[in-house]
Amino acid sequence: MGTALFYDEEMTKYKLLWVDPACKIEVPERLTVSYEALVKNGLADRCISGPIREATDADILLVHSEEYLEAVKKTPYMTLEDLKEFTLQYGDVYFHPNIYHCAKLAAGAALQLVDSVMTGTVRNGMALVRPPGHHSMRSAANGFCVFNNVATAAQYAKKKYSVERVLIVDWDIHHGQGVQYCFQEDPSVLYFSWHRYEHQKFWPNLRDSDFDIIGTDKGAGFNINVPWNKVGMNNSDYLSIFFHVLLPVAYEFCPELVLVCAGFDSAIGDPEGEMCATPDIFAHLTHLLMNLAGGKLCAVLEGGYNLTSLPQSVCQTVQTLLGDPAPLPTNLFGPCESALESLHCVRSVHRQYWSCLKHAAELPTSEISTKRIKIEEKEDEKTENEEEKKRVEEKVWPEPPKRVSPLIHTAVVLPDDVPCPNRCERFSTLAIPDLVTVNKLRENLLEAASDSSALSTLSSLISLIEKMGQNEIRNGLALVHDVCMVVPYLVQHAATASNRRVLVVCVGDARLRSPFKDDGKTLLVQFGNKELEEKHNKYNITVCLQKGCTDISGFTHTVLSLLLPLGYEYDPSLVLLIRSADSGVCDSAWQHLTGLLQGLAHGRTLVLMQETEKACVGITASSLLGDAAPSLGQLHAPLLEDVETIERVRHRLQVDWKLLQTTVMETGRGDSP
Ligand code: X5A
Ligand code: ZN
Repeated sequence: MGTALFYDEEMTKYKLLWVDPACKIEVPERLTVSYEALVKNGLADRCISGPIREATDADILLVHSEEYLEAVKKTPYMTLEDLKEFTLQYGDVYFHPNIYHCAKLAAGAALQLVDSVMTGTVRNGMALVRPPGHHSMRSAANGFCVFNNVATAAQYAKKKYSVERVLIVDWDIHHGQGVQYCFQEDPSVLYFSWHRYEHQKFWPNLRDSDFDIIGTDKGAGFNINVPWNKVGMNNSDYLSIFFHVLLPVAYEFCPELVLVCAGFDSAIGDPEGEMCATPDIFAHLTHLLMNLAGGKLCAVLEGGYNLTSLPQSVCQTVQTLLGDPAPLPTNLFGPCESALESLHCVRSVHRQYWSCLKHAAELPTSEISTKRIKIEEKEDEKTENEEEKKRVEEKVWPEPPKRVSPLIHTAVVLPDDVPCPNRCERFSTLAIPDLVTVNKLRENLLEAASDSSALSTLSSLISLIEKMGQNEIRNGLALVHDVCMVVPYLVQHAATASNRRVLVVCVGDARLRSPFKDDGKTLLVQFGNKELEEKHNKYNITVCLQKGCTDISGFTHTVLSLLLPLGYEYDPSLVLLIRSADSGVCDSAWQHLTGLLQGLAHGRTLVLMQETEKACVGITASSLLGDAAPSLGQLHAPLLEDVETIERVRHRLQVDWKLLQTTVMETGRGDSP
């Protein structure tokens, strides 16, 4: 269904006209380098774009006051002196005779993106804009922002398309206080922001940015602030927050539209953020959000000031929106202590509002607020900062690897009487496996091997896995006579072949035969009902839910806060997703699982389903092809027993798997970044 890209060179045509150290980083090149990178990587061409329009007065008044709009309207006619003077009433922003025009285009681009996504012209998209928006308030410019592009887009979507729930994810490294103020009483807009905070020492130095500011009145619980109290946060820290706060809450909220305040000053090398997350993390952040709201995701550029990391991050985001396989997640060692402290605080203050967090630990006893420090800027501290910024900007990191899509997206191995789903390719190998393999098959599968069709299915699957490893085929789907028999064999084969690590996810009570060794070459995670024996060895994990996989809420919660962290930390080179007979999982939950798992292993997922499951070949293929999963509906509270089970398993495993941690404990990484 396509990805939109809204951009207009006109938005590069304003700049800082006087000396202001606070604003000198906000340069036109931010946009030109980003767009050029999209062109150079062949991504711009793959997007759907068109001319962009200016936001109208009525659009701008959805968020801003008439007085403010009228004031900004005068800026194109001001002299340099007037502009300077006008600028002085706001914080960390500058005006230029052309900025009003650009600000209308920036907001207009965001609105057009919403139109394209809401009308179904495209599935998702990005608006590359300047000036950014998330700091601007009802009657004030702030932080390089003139009009609040994303807040306006959210109001517009509510009004024009009667959207009832909008999720705004603000991954920019600054707090979008403008967005927070706009929606703090509004339960129809869930605003999530993480931001450099350092106990209020970092700009904009607001008490309002702390974790305990959760929204007011009806909006209580719909404002989620994650303060970073140290610099140097990395990929693990970001993903931890997604797995243990944002995703569970977002799935429970069930947005009809997702807007992203896509600032990339949260990436490595940025002089403002001073964080260490690499540009490829944005592929994962994007991917993890892409199945919400039926895939309706609009990313709007905010900050990003390192002219090397910014375009890389933009490309990672757009390429993911286009559906290309994500790069392998890198540098995951578990969150640092300071991140865990923030995570703990955020989860505990939101416990009462979100049932997925009901069992989060209470507020840490060490009174966090005592750590809040008065903001007093000493001169020598400032110079130290300047030097630190330079060091950060001179940082080097490897360029994210090229992401190539295999020629064949989805191959299927199906009995002749099952039609090949649309856009898939039927796969079989005529090549008879070599004698050694045949003998091995026979040894391992005594009974089944007498059946020649089972043998040919198996050799097809082996060859399919090989082709996935060679990047000729991205993913696959097979119906097999007996998953319990096939899986161990394939696992054994895959783990000895080019695949270093295989993640096996089994949905349903299939009693998989050994061999599953504890050597780390496979990680088995099985979701079953309470009859199944619970196991939590490091590499062999069984989660027994009360109603098996039939309870969407418990199932989804397990996927988001247990399976995904495990999968990401394990970093497999192949994912085998098994669906046994009578797994009980509903179609939409299954599709979310299938979609989410494709963030791993370059999207190399092989789905094996018991042949009785042939009714869901179509939906599974659709998810493997990257179609957005249908919405799960607003989730009810997971069963108490299930939440307890999940917590128990998480506790047991968090020593081995650091991405499962949600509170500070002895086994934490320990070092502060
Ligand atoms: C959009 C954005 C940052 C302003 C920083 C001012 N603004 N010190 O990233
Ligand atoms: Zn920013």
